[in-house]
Amino acid sequence: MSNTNLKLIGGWFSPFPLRVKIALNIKSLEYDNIEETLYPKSQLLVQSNPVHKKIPVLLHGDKAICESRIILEYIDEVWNSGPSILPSDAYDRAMARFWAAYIDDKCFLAMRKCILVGDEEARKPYLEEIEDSLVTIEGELQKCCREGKGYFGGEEIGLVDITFGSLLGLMGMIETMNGRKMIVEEKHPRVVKWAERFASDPNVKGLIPEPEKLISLIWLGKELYKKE
Ligand SMILES: N[C@@H](CCC(=O)N[C@@H](CS)C(=O)NCC(=O)O)C(=O)O
Repeated sequence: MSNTNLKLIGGWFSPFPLRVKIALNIKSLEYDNIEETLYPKSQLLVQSNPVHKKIPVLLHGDKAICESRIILEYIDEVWNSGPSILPSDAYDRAMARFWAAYIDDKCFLAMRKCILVGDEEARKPYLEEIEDSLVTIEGELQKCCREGKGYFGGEEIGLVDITFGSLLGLMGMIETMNGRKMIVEEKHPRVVKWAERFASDPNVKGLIPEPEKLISLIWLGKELYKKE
């Protein structure tokens, strides 16, 4: 038990609570981690996130904050004396939000479909969508590097890094399922270097789940998203 009034309802297998853990680490905030299995959903989750009933939820005292990217912004605003997660400049902040939304709307959705569909043939169009988004992300990262930044957000991990980096476990899972790498030096040299750097950052190290462990939970994803 930590002595802070922060609790995270999460699950080791999901990229979304992982984002919150990284943000809490960046701000050096202690919290109690409550592991949710989602099958069945706990009373606490259902009460704390009655609209979506999804993880993560950050409990700050008696307040519940839902949706990973909104939680990241909340953490950044409330504990604003620590390292920043969003840029201070309004335009840069808008751009960070744009890329974070792109990563979730394009890359993550294609990844989720790819994982949940049955066979290799059915995965093909989604693998192509993932590849397209990786090329776009590589282009953006090259631009950041030309501006002298090591991460999307600058010299330190920021919103876009956390949003994209939280997907590395799922990417590893897709690579294992398909027997080939998705993020490759020839096509995405900057993303390769960025991913190594991100995964070994002290605020991230050890948090990205192993592909084999994730593969053992595909049934859960299929249960949760069978109606979609
Ligand atoms: N947009 C949400 C997505 C959260 C999400 O999809 N969480 C999944 C776990 S990977 C979940 O709780 N699913 C339960 C359900 O769909 O019923 C966020 O960014 O927090």
